[in-house]
Amino acid sequence: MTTYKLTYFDMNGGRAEPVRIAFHAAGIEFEDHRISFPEFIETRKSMRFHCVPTLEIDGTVVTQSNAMCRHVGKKGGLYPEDDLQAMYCDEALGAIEDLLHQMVGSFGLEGDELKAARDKLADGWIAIFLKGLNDMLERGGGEYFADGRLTVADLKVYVTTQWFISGQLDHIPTDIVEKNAPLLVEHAERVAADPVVTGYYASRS
Ligand SMILES: N[C@@H](CCC(=O)N[C@@H](CS)C(=O)NCC(=O)O)C(=O)O
Repeated sequence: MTTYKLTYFDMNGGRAEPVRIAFHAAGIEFEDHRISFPEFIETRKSMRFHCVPTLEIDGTVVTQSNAMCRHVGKKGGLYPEDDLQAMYCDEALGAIEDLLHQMVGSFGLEGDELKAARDKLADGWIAIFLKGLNDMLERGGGEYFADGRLTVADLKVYVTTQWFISGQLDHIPTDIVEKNAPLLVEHAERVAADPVVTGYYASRS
């Protein structure tokens, strides 16, 4: 039997969360290896791009969360078979990666510097990406990003919108999603209520 070990931070969110949910949807057991930030700092140089998540498949390491989403998503019925729908799914996965890379510049800042960086992001890249994602959702009929059903794109967008809405990010208004991307608010509720997602969280509690 193939063995899977997914290494990421000990949080119910971030880049590994859609992969964890997809593993659950696929009914595949995996080692959910959660590390603390100090452990990450200690071990990151041994990681291919000094980043997490990493996924070991029978001991062979793979990086890049979107590649993991696609691979595990296919096994869990969460990735479109149709080429064009797969492209729509990939577009959303890639857009979230680009947005996360814009966010990273504000990490580690404090005080006025943090506020200035976050204000700029809120009015700039975050607004641009949320509006773009809202357009993409509309293109797909308003409910899902691809295939008219839940895919890994919905999971990755959902995890990210939850992050914005949750108030965890200093200086990012919690109504930022509602203001820029009203369809994404309903989308987050739809995804949160999906049996794939509720089933995953029930399995963890
Ligand atoms: N494109 C990579 C990005 C990975 C990435 O940036 N991971 C973050 C955590 S979510 C990280 O390890 N950051 C450490 C750093 O940049 O110092 C992926 O999608 O897996």
